[in-house]
Amino acid sequence: MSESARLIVDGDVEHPAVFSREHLSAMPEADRVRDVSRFPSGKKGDGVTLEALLNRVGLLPSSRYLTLHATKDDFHVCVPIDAVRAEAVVVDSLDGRPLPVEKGGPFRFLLKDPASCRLADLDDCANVKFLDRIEISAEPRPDTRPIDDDAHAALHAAEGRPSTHP
Ligand SMILES: Nc1nc2c(c(=O)[nH]1)N[C@H]1C(S)=C(S)[C@@H](COP(=O)(O)O)O[C@H]1N2
Ligand SMILES: [Mo]
Repeated sequence: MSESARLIVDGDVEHPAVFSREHLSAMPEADRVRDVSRFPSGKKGDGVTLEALLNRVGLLPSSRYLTLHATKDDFHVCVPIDAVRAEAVVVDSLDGRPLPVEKGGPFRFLLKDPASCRLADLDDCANVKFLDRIEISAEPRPDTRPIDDDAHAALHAAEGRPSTHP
């Protein structure tokens, strides 16, 4: 499974791309983020900056939104690129191995410091697990995050987490 894991970055970009874990983990050290447990979410692993991925595909003047797609469980989060581009990491490894599915792998989006993003919709809920596609667009795309406490409690129960929000 990990051998075939791919992350697509496409949409309103100059050069749509498909990244393998091997490709991501071999990126220059300046693009790598070591030990994401330093950040407030406390999640573990290593990854690559969102900025590095965006620089490789090349944003267009019309590129304003980024949608994080998890096909596995049909979960989708759409946020303005400017709000997250300096804040986000795609976690791809844990202890030098593929990020396990129990940790949201093979690829997981992670906001380094959701609070500093200063946007109400940038919290732990935006840390998309099983990420397989980052779609860039001019207009917002549908976002499937729970919108109220009941919907949230139901999702968290399905995830096997406590129903209270972190
Ligand atoms: N693919 C996917 N990613 C997801 C979710 C989900 O249901 N599916 N839930 C989100 C929500 S609402 C929260 S609060 C966090 C929970 O992360 P955790 O399971 O690592 O604690 O994951 C987010 N990422
Ligand atoms: Mo959440």
